[in-house]
Amino acid sequence: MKKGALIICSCLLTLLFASYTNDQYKPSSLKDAFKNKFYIGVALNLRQIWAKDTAGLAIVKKHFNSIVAENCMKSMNLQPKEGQFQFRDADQFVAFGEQNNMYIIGHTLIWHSQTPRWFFVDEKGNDVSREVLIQRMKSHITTVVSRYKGRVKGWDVVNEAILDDGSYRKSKFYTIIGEDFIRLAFEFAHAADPDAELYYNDFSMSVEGKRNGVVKMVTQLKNQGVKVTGVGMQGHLGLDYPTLGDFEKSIQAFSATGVKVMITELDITVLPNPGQNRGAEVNLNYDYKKAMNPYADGLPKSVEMKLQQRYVDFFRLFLKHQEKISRVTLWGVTDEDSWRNNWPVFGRTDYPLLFDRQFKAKPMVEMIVGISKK
Ligand code: 9MR
Repeated sequence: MKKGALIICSCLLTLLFASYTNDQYKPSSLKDAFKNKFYIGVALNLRQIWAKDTAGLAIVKKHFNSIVAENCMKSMNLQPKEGQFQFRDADQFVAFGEQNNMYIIGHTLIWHSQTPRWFFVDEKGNDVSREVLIQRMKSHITTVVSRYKGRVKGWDVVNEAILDDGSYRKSKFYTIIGEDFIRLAFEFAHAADPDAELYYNDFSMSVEGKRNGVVKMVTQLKNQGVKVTGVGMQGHLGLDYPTLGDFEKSIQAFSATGVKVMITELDITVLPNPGQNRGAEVNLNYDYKKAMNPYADGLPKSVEMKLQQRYVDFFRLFLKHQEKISRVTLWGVTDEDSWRNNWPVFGRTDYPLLFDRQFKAKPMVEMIVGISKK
């Protein structure tokens, strides 16, 4: 009798506890909140990769389940001289990802920028032939992708090859090889690791011309039987551009080509833009003027509220399209880490990310976690 009462009592308690935890359950981190929806990723810099930034790393481990190398896998860093590969940083990055069960992304195999000069020229400094450049591309991609075969799960194979009007960027890859360089890059990557996901990645993806250009290119590649797994929308956004509607149209258009969509380099600048360009052309630069750096001593509440609303609106949009989106990656951990402080004007104070300079989650993190349940 006593034993029976005890069993009933413990059953009741378990039931009570289960219903309490169900109602009260609140995911405590971004990665928990979006589990079963999409990966939540972050770009790591060298201080994080080499465990110097311990406070930043605590955030990475708590909130993120995917990582991408902000710089150390660019060709300039991996193969500064022909045939002389430097894998120290990239090896450490991949090891960190594995130790922490992260979905590891490689960025980026073929990009017009940050490619060492030797890549395109012969010993006299003249442009190499089409055949030589294809061979160099093949050797670079094959060496890098093979090294991390089965470990790096997805590669930004080609980065930023289409302009806002939908035409091809007249990069060295394009002018020497022709538009075929894109197909070749994907084929070389696929041959080196048939299981790896392969992406095309670009900024300003909600601009109509670029949207159409990328859709056309991806469709052509797919028709040629080339494996393209996904399209990465970099997501370097501002407070007033792009519109949610334009961004949504691009998510839908890319998804309709039959690929996964990823938000790959998310940040939202609060600073004034000195020029017309709203993308992320790394070579663009303007002189520093005090008026262009209005929040050096702190962010006014009104602007913070705008930023918060903007992040929440975008995460609502990502949730709405969660079936199409496989990953949302922030381009840096804290505001201090962000490239936005130095582009397109060097030395400003921006607030584009989810964690502040004191390594504290901004209130919007809690809000984003909150909407994930709806
Ligand atoms: O954030 C990166 C910055 O630290 C580098 O100096 C810069 C040049 O390599 O690249 C930045 O990252 C870019 C990314 O690789 C591609 N899309 C645009 C990003 C911002 O410029």
